[in-house]
Amino acid sequence: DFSSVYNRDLLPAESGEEVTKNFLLELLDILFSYICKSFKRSSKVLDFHHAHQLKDGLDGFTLALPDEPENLEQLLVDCRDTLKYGIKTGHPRFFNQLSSGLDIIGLAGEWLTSTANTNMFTYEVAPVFILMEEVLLRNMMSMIGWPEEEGDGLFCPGGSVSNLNSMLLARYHFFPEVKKKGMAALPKLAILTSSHSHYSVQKSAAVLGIGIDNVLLVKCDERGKMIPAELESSIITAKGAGLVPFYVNATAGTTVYGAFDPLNDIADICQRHGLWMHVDASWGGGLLMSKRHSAKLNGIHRASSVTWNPHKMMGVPLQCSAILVRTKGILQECNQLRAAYLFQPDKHYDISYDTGDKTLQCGRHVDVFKFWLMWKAKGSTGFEAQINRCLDNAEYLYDKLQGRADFQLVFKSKPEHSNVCFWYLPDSVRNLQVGPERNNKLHTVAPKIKGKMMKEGLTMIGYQPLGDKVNFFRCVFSNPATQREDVDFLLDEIARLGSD
Ligand code: ABU
Repeated sequence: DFSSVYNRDLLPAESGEEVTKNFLLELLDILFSYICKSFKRSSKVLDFHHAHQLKDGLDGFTLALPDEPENLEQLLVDCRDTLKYGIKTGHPRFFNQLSSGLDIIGLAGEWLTSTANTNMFTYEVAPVFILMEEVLLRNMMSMIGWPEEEGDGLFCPGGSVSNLNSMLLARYHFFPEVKKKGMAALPKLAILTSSHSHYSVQKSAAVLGIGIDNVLLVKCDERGKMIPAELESSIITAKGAGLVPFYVNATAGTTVYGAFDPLNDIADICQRHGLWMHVDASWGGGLLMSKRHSAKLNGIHRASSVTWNPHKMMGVPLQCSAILVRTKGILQECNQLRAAYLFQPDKHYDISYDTGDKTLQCGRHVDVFKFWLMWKAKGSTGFEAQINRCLDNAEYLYDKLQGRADFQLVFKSKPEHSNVCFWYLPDSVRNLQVGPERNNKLHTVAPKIKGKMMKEGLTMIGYQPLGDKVNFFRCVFSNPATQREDVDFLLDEIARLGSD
């Protein structure tokens, strides 16, 4: 019982060792019970409450902060409640996000990382982690196909920031004067990306002062892949209009359809026009680990930069995203400001390991240890098997959907990644002729089902409209705990919640 024990009794308090150990063991019990529940199919994925209910306080759980310290018993109750009202993203029936799963080794890595509580800016405070980052980046770059003497990179806080970094580097590569003189010294820049690409491309253009209007969205085919001829004609039209295109983003694994842009064709066009080619492989990068699926990224070695998020397809706990750039030295040149209190040139060790001046950030979280530890635990072959299993699940779902009259695929071809997009068709929709009335009705189906699904809490899947397609479900597999019985459950649950 910790009801008369307080924070002040924990280390560094004198003779605080025993109480600290007991408190942490008690917390471990809470976490372990949550971990076990996360993997149990009989437990719920979520216990949904509206924001006002959580804010008002539920069963004594209050978000309000006190002036006076609360005892550790209360803190343990708070920890339990925080998990209770959260979402079990490691549950085998959580299909809502590209990142899911609960890897025990990854979790252990995260615990160690928080215990070490250091910063990635200098070798002097993170010697082992800095070297681990180098090893991981080297392995990832070799999977991309860059030669040993080329390439550099960094782990960033998410794919959007990695993509932002790539655009910053590209602009610096062509217009190094921008670092001192700003955008006023540059011509009117344009960038190109497919209409199915991630919204972070537009966000990066906004942040960098290029402007969303100067992000030219290239048409895709029915499957969501960029059409190379459209890319080339957009470049030519942009030049004719006085714009200066400098950066093309190709996507390897689009967010919704899981499509892979034709990287070699795009690389040819970038080469012809002298443009920087970035590959956003945030979602699809993991497939490079799989001999069966890596050909979907053929041509990635020709990219000037690549984003790859191990926290997605490889199941590394959030967050873990890398920006990889082919030209050595450009990260340092573009971002370095030589803050004298951190990056002293006269240190007694090899200061090339003070990687902090390569980044946009100052403080940088250690995102590498959990990934390194997972790679040790699984080996490359373990990651390969895990990724293959997720893609097998997608094919299984695709096959099941084809055999059911109450579901319709959004596009006919087999999934390339683990995304499967589909509509549920209740009788009232199925019996309508294809046209606006059917579309209007169909648009309301997925949100209604999702609302009911979240209230019941047995599974979770996302939906969205896209282009001319009304709201449809997107199922994604990145959780190694998911099995075929969970896929069957999902379809039956959608039909149960959605039938008229
Ligand atoms: N690009 C962030 C991932 C969004 C998703 O999980 O659907």
